[in-house]
Amino acid sequence: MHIQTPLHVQKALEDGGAVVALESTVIAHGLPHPRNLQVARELEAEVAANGAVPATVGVVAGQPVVGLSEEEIERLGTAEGVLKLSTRDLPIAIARKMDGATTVAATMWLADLAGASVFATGGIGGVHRGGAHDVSADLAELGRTRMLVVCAGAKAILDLAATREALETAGVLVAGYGTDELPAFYSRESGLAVDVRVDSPREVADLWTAHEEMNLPGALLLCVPPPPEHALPAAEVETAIRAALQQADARGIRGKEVTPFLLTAVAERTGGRSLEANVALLRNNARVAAQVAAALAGD
Ligand code: PSU
Ligand code: MN
Repeated sequence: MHIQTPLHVQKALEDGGAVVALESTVIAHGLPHPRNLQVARELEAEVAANGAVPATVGVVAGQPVVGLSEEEIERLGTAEGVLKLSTRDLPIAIARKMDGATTVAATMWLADLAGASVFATGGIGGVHRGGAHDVSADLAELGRTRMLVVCAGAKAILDLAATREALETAGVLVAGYGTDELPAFYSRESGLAVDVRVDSPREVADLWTAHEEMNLPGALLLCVPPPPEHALPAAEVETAIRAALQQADARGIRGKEVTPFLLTAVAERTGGRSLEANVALLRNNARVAAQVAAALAGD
């Protein structure tokens, strides 16, 4: 299967230029419409303003695309029945010529096939709470696909300590950007340590170059705390998360519906402040990713 890339993205990839891949599940399933479309545009603009070419990833009518057009993004962010695709689901959308938004895992897979190596998202999936053995396939993908993934840690709706351990088991190097602590998505602190602290795009670029030189599989996970003016106190979010978890349980929400349901329920319970934090951290991550990609392209 041929991955479709628009000419300007293809050219940047061939020239060793700065390219930042962006995911589409956050657009199709993670944010409310029509804000989702606005955010998708803002993320691309943020990448471009910081010296890199944005390439939002998704599947349109069975065609995997790295570098969706504005119309294609609008389609994935508006249409009913857009699939939520992890890596294992890609064949379904391709064989059946369906539309699909890509999670962190599937975005890594497609971006890697297209030759991109820097990717920005909000929060990665991980180990869910409650010992229900719901573990995001993002973790397995982070362990096997070589990619520099910029995030704000794992989503706070998860069991962060268990997710931290799972990242270690998967062999994923976890770096803190200007911090020694793993950020907790909506909040800046989790009480969990990162493996290494880095304080500039240059330092990140050096780590990534060493990772590549060692021929290591898997991701370098660069964790960027949410901007202080939008970050929420962990204790406050925790109350909202617990209530949302009970609600999900009562309604029998399962499988891939869990994460979108929880994100929406937490937004409702924080009066939209978690949504603002989510948008702010997405933009912040896109900016840092672009700066790192630019530093790498300059090497
Ligand atoms: N980051 C956000 N919002 C999101 C996601 C990430 O700010 O909605 C998505 C990502 O696509 C991630 C997915 O891969 O949530 C995890 O879903 P699950 O827990 O079902 O694996
Ligand atoms: Mn899951």
